[in-house]
Amino acid sequence: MTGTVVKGIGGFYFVYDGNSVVMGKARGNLKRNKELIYVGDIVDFDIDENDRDGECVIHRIVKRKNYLTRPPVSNLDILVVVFSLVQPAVNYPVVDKLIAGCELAKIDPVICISKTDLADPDAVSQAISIYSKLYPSVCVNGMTGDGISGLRDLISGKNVALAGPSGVGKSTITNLLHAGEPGIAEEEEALLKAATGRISSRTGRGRHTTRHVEIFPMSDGTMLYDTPGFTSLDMPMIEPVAVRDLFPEFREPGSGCRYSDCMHINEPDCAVKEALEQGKISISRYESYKSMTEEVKKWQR
Ligand SMILES: Nc1nc2c(ncn2[C@@H]2O[C@H](COP(=O)(O)OP(=O)(O)OP(=O)(O)O)[C@@H](O)[C@H]2O)c(=O)[nH]1
Ligand SMILES: [Mg+2]
Ligand SMILES: [Zn+2]
Repeated sequence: MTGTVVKGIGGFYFVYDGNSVVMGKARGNLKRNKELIYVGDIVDFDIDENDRDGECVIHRIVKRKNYLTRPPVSNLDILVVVFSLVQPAVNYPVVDKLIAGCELAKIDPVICISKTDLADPDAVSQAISIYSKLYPSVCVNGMTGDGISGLRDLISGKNVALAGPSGVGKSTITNLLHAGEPGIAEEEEALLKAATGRISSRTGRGRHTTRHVEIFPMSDGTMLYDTPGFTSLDMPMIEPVAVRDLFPEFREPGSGCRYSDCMHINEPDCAVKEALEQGKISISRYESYKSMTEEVKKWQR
């Protein structure tokens, strides 16, 4: 049988076959090959009739379309990059790294500015203007639901994950998008209860803090992934020139640089720096680019 891994906790996986959820483990062959199962993986599994817990055994991971390691998810069409301007304050380098990770993995980013009720409206418009010329961008108020239907239109029918710093409202948005859908959470709860004692419970983090990636399947075919937040992100092991190519706004002006291999940092007659001076490229994006190229230089040592 084939299904999608919608959650993984302490060596147990929840597999959704389009109707119901079964709990299972990885077969020895996967463990021996150190093949890690990601939430979002499509897997082949067997139900072991002799297993009194009715658990399944996952024996193959279908080749992934793509994956990210942070958050650890696979087979995405879209990543919604969620950030607020206040509570918590925006960290543009982190936002831009997450977007660059999408470009690298060939996942379409959607930009979502959350908690718009708490921010100065001018600051929101300014933040949106940085991204709206590059990617589909929306504002969402998790308290009123404003902006949710616009977001729903962008992601309908797709495999889509919400990712971003802790506390920006990812789970709140997930709940709003998923409202009115029949849940599989209860089914999972019962399965977990049956396995009590074998799964260590972790404590010490906030009550509503998301600890595990979880997929919420929706009736229109959308697979909605809620993911744990983070405060920082490391760059992958890529060359500085590869970083340059993750910034789509450099492509067009970059063709006018004197050197065809221009990195747009110290070179003379650089059309990208010209575009930056004319305000056609945003300063915060450019600053993120420079710090990301610096960061990947550590891999070359
Ligand atoms: N004022 C305001 N508060 C919000 C909004 N959205 C969410 N919150 C609150 O912000 C807090 C964090 O929201 P969550 O949805 O748990 O944030 P998260 O991104 O899932 O956080 P992690 O799971 O830790 O990554 C909660 O107390 C929410 O009620 C919003 O639009 N406006
Ligand atoms: Mg959460
Ligand atoms: Zn240049």
